[in-house]
Amino acid sequence: MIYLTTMKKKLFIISNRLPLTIEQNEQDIQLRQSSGGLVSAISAFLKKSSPDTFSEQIWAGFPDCNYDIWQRARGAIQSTRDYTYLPVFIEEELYQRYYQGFSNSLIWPLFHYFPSFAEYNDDYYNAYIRVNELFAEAVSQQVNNGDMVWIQDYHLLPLAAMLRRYHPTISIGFFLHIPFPSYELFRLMPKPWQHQLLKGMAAADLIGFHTIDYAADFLACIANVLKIEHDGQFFRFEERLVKADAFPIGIDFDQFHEAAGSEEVSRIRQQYIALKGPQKMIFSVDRLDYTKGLHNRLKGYHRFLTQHPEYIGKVMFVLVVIPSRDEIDKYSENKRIIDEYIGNLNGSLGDISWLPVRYHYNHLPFEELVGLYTACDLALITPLRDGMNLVAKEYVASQNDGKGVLILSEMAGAARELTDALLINPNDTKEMADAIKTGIEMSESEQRDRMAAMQKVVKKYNINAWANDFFATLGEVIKQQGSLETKFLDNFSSVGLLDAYARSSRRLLLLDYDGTLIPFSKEPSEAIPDPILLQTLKDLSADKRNHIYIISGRDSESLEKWLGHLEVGLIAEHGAKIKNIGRGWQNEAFRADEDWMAKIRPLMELQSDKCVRSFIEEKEFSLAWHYRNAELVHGGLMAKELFNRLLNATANLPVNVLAGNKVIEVRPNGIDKGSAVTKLISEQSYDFILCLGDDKTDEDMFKILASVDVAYTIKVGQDASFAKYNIQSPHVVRTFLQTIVDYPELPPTAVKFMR
Ligand code: GDG
Repeated sequence: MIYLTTMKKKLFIISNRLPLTIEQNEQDIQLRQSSGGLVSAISAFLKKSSPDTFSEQIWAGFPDCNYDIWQRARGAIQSTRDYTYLPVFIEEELYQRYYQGFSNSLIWPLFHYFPSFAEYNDDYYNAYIRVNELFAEAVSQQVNNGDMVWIQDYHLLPLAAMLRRYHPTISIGFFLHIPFPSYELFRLMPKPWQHQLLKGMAAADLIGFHTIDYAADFLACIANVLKIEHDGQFFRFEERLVKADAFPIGIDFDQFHEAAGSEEVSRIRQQYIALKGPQKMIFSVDRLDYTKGLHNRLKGYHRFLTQHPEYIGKVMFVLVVIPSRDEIDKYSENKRIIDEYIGNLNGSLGDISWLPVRYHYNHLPFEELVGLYTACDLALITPLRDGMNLVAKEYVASQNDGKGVLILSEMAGAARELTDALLINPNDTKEMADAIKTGIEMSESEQRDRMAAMQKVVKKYNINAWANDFFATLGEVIKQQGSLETKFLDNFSSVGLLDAYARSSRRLLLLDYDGTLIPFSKEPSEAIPDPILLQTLKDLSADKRNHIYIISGRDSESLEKWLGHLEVGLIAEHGAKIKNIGRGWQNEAFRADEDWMAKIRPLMELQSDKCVRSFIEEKEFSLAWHYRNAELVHGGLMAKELFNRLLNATANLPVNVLAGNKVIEVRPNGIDKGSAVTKLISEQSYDFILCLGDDKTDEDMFKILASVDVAYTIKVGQDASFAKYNIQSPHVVRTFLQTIVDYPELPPTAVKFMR
């Protein structure tokens, strides 16, 4: 079932082209379903989706014609549709710069690891942005809040952000059908382009890729370019929770499996079987594209024939190439290379009665395709890089007699799932030649075992499972966003907090310092309290019902220097030292044991040497390694490594290792903010407690106070927490504290004091 929340919504599929081609001559207009992986997959899903699921299914895209022709073709279009079309008209010259230019002369080669083919052209980039804006304008006119939008592929990377500008609350899914490259390739683009493309994608709620490797590469770019942290799947972008995940696209298994048994396909199959006679037949079909590895495939086949001349005259290779993008130089050049290679191979090894390669350069009707899938003995699919590769899955699904061999490049996304294929490196012509021999000679029982395993995979995660999984996950993300948002304490009075404060007579205010009262700064010594903050704290402490404690991981010296003159209590080094209100400092921990610091320090020093802009802070009782200013990804990795080393090194020492906000800290056992708070509330009774903090170390306080009725715990920032509420930033904390100061007096209520 497709995930549905409430009432029926419209579903928008947005792809570069509408899934139809309009062909016109002087007399009439003809329509043809466009070919290509994306169209095959989405059309199959929309056909199968129940009419009750969405109130309307709309496919938006470029119609590949102008407005007049579209109007003339309307009748024919309406009679063939499974969905409503929303044509996005784009002027021809602009379209070429966007499509052949930026999309296929920059993104396509770069994302498929052909950096030397990439053209960096400002004019192409501007056209790409302009066309995405045209898409955003066209869709915005029909979309309503709550509708779902599913953006497809690399032509529309910036579109989600543009749509959000018009409709902030629509649900947006984005799916990339091609690989996402590693950061080292992505960063070859000019920086403003990197930013706009990534921000465009990050504006979706769910970003889907074919494999977890592509998702991981995307997240690495998010971290490196946008400096946004992630947890391996989720990250926050402009206050929204966003998920990046793998959804390996499937096919309509039954369609291929059943077609293989149809009369028409059987008839075509018999023709090919008669043609091949006793020969073994190898088959491949791809769009003309340098990523599909046609040249290497021919070389591998050539090598097989040269290494095993006994097969000359006993095999035939049917190579079908579908015309594609032949206006782009690299494609026409690729075609020339392939044509020449086939000519030479047929000329050198073939003769009048036998041709090693039978080459067909044209589209195929569906039945012809399945006829070939089922007549051949072996499918040879060897892309140099491929997002997924549907042909491999279609070949598997079509084998309704359970036989057949698949040789598949490990550079195709499909290789992650079809592990029972003969997997080869497409650059290794020897491995390919060996695999052809193995495949041709494979026993029927091995063929059946491998094919059964692959069919199980393709059948289970079919096109519907893929789309349903994507939609269900999108629904979950939207739900998660909702539950996080409701925790935000935007209207302080709505939770009765201000009233409770005003009516109470003995209050404990526990305030963390860095990241709570004051934003983080590059150097810890720079986080000096400003006059406004000092005044707010003074005003708060002027009310004798308030017992304020600044509770921090900082050393006592800094706290004393900055805040010592105020009528507040100070708790330093997470509770190792306490200065009660109006009293002097006292130690809560045993004196620092020189021994453990001497053991720990070298480990931190080593990490500081390896990680630029990280540094050690040495306090009276503890040692801390800070990496806030280090490069995001590297800093995170170094921190993990140090954390693990410290855990090992301190196993027999009386200390704790703690990972805080961009800091790893080692401090004596039993010292944490939670213990400090336990002590405070056991010494005095309070009828109102407010506790604010941003860091992992503050969670110890939140946990202790979770069961205390009169306590309001507030996490600064958006992360999940034991605190009851969240508040956006130190800036909002200040407004909040000022609101408390200014709140009018209320008569006390008979509230119980807690002890
Ligand atoms: C992109 C990614 C990813 C092609 N010509 C004819 C025809 N086709 C159909 C095939 C198959 C599809 O087109 C080709 O799909 P691929 O996956 O192999 O490749 P791309 O077009 O490059 O697709 C790719 C895909 O998107 C989906 O996400 O897998 O990695 O590059 O379905 O059957 N079908 C017929 N006649 C043709 O002439 N009947």
